[in-house]
Amino acid sequence: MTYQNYSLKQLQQIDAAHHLHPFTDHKELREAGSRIITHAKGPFIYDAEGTEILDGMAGLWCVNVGYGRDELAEAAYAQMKELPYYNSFFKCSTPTPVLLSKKLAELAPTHVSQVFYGSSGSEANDTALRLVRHYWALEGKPEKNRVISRKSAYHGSTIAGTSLGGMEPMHKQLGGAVPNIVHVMMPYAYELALPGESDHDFGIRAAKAVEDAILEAGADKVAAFIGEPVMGAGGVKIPPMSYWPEVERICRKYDVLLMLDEVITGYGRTGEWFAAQTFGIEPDTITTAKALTSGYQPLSALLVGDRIAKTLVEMGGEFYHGYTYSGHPVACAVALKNLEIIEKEGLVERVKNDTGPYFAQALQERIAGHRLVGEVRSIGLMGAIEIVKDKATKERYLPSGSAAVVVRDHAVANGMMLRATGDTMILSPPMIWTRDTIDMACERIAKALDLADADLRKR
Ligand code: PXG
Repeated sequence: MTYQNYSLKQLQQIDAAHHLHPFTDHKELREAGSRIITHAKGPFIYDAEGTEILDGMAGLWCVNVGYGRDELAEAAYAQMKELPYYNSFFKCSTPTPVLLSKKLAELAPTHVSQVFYGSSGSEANDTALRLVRHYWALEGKPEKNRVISRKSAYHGSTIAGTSLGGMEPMHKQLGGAVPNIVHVMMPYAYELALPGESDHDFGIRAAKAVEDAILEAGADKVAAFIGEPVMGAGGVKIPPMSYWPEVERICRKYDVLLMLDEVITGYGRTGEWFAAQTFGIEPDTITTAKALTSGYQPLSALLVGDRIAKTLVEMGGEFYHGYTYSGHPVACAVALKNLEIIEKEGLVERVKNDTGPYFAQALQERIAGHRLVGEVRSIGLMGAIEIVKDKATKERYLPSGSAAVVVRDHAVANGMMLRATGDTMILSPPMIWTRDTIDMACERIAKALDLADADLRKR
């Protein structure tokens, strides 16, 4: 059965009849009909009408080596023929997760050398939460089980992921979160810095919120702090450079584990293999997924620091946790090939030394001056554009988030896929983008801003 036997309209009708989408108002979607993406090549995606769109989101923060990589398809095909599946339970293993674990131990910061696999970032965070609590129980401190997170954090959409995350609308639908998780302020200077407060001082103040939460609960009750190095889904919120080292210092002072959620930042997005290296910190767990396979297969890897691993292995006893697809042979084969491509093509170095700085400069020079733009910011190939009504006062258009959607719709109509979250436009392009691709993106975004401005003035 091939989709080519169906017209666009038929596909949309079937989609509306049977398919419940993630994070979607289905009443609204079924009235409009979904955009059906049928194929993709390099940095471009194509919809069922053949429209070419430059993908500024790398799928959903994941297709870092770009689309149409034959080597990845071939790696999956070869592995499927040889061994499509076998489990990693009951004292068994298969070759590809073994070799991928070795590779990840080489790439990860030096104090990290163990890996636990799942199929999604949410699953990996569930593993991380259970693992840190299990760690403290093994250490004879089962009551040291609280986790501190941040408002607007995104850590996935399972019950554990949602509970760890700080998205209020998601919490409201949860009907009871995982207990003992608290949320402190996020390090978002554009909205939260005080008048005259330096970036450095704001970073220290935001970190102090973590210390306050530890002191409020009592350090003997706090297992860990979890955070995305750069908040992604929450709007590419880049902390001041002072923030993470101070959070790390506080965690060490009170013997609280540091959990870093690198589902978006892992494997090169910030210009280092891991953002832990960008910010110079040594987390006890690193959650990764997405770019591990460039989205060609669902796979997550929780990288576990030596402190936790040592206790787990030396104390022994079963850790009652795992998934059918933990260490899936095909997904791991694709990950190995994907990491090989990233290394062979020097994509991490390219983001650090060439495209990352060029992207930052292009956003500053060509987008930041626009009347609708309050701020642009980026780190590596991860960027944000704040949409405002008034640059000076930072006043937003009402209702909240509505102006960004106008910009987004014009962008997509002009061949540029980017995301709107709240009043922020988000960019997370594949690491294969060149300076030319960045130029093309800026041109299309600038045009979308002009068209949106014309619409918004009529309001
Ligand atoms: N942690 C972080 C930091 C993420 O960004 C997850 C965990 C969960 O991963 P899975 O594979 O379970 O989805 C994510 C996922 C968005 C958006 O709108 C972002 C994500 C997922 C869906 C939408 O930006 N990030």
